[in-house]
Amino acid sequence: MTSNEILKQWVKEVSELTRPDNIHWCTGSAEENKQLIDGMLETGDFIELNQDKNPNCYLHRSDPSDVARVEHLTFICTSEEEDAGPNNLWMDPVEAKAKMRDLYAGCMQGRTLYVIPYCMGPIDSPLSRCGVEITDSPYVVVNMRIMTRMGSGALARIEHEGHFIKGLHSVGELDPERRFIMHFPEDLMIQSFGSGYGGNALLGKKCHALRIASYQARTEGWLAEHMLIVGIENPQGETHYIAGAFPSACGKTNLAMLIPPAEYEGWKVWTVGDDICWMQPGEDGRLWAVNPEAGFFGVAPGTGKSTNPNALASIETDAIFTNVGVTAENQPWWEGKDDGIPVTDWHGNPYDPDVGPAAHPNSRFTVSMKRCPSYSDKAEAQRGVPISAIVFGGRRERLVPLLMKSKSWEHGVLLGASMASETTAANIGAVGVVRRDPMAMKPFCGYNFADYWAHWLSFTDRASNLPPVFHVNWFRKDEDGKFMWPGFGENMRVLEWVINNIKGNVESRDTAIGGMPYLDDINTSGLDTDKQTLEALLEVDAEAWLAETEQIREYLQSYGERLPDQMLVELDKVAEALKETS
Ligand code: GTP
Ligand code: SPV
Ligand code: MN
Repeated sequence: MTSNEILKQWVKEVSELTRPDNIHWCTGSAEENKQLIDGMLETGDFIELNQDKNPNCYLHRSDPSDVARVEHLTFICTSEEEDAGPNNLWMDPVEAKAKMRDLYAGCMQGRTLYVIPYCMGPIDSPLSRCGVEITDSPYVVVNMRIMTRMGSGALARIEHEGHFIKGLHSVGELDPERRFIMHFPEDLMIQSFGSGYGGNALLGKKCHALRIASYQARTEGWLAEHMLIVGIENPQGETHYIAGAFPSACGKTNLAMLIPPAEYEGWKVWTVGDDICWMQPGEDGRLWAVNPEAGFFGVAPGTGKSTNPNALASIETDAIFTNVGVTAENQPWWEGKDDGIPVTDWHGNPYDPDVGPAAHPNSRFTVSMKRCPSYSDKAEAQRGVPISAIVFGGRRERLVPLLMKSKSWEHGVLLGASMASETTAANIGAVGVVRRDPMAMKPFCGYNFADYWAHWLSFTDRASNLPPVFHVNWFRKDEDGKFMWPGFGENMRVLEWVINNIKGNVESRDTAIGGMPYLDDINTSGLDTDKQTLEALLEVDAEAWLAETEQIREYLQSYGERLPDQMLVELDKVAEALKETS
């Protein structure tokens, strides 16, 4: 129980509404975790994997209709529709609360209600924020224990601070027709029903640390972003921290733990975070960042020895696998895992490649950050890490170059706002369709994007030493549909240029769309990509960019009067310069 009256009262109200058989206050202890796992092994919610080869690893198969986030069922419920903006689905908060009340009525009968106090960010950091998730899913509890600082320590902080974000979650009947993810930013409250999967159910993650936190960040003068945080240490022992926004399943986890190519002797890469970054100006005028999470909920497919060996090493033990296949040795398997042969697919059926992949394309692993060989001890730093550069990047087959640099902070905001990407399996819906995904926040910004860009622009008044902004694209393809850039560890070559540029060691070449690197300044020693391809990766097709600029204009203007003028001023500058060169 707790000494916090608001929490006590809320748990009482929720239990009267949902009528659980039991109430359990989570402490986060190892014994509690073991009991939950044993219980799930009994009900079949967890399947034991090979405990000799993968100690403490378990498989969870979610309902086949419940395998990703559901943007079409995710709502921002502000009193004014305009405040949610065209980027969000909106529902009137009174209507939404009534709808959810009906769904929650009696929904926990025969189940246990778990109260999960959690802290997003290092437990003793002033940048961290607490919440309490109430759920009827033991799977959620064991995932939240990995993904957040969960249990007694968080409860102590809540009792000390006196406030917390309220998140109510029930798996309901897992009926897609009775599934909603509701956010009430004005009440600092989340209500989720009908899904047990990832961002829909682990409410500390997207619901709290992005949608609600972005809303709070705006009023309080900081940023809550869908970004990885990585530290790059050079052979001289100097570390630069880079924050990078890439849409879901577009390479954040990979970049956060990349292993540099063999040529980079003496360089080290440190992982601070792979999905979410909270940043605020420090006294030195720089942006300081913490990762609010404590674990990775990473995409399994494509994780292999050649792509992400650090992730592979992280998940050898103490990991939860959701919707992957299984080998004859009872080890987890997914497409892109170089060794092992699957015998069972993610449904639990005998694997048949003609029927479908062994692992669902959005299958995931959950594991503590501390298991990662490149885990940074600065991930626990109270004040966070100082950010030297911000990198934006979408998944674009054409047009967008490997690397460019913004001309100013304002132009950097435009670069972020203009981001587009081919959709992935991280959301239920069509895959591979290009859509605008500003700052990789389309599914996660808890308020009107027009106000969000104004907030980003306001940082010129808030911080005197803002990081430069870059834009990258690992996903350009040639005529044959093959990736032109090798990506993964080789992305280090781009990050090295970024760091060299920040330090003033290499210049960029001014073009209409931004600063481009000179090819000679990119370290290509040992790189297996021909010069022609590299040149193509850095080309600026003025005519095609003019067409893109017009699409960006149309998109920005769809935000109407609330769009900050500065955005169109920046866009006009680009368009004018393009007209001069084409
Ligand atoms: P969320 O957890 O959904 O927010 O995603 P994420 O951005 O962390 O995604 P992740 O790093 O797991 O990206 C997975 C996908 O990106 C896989 O399909 C990878 O193969 C692909 N990917 C990552 N880095 C690269 C790269 O440098 N080049 C190419 N071609 N693909 C990449
Ligand atoms: C994403 O989709 O961006 C994720 C996975 O990081 S989930 O937590 O399910 O949102
Ligand atoms: Mn994400």
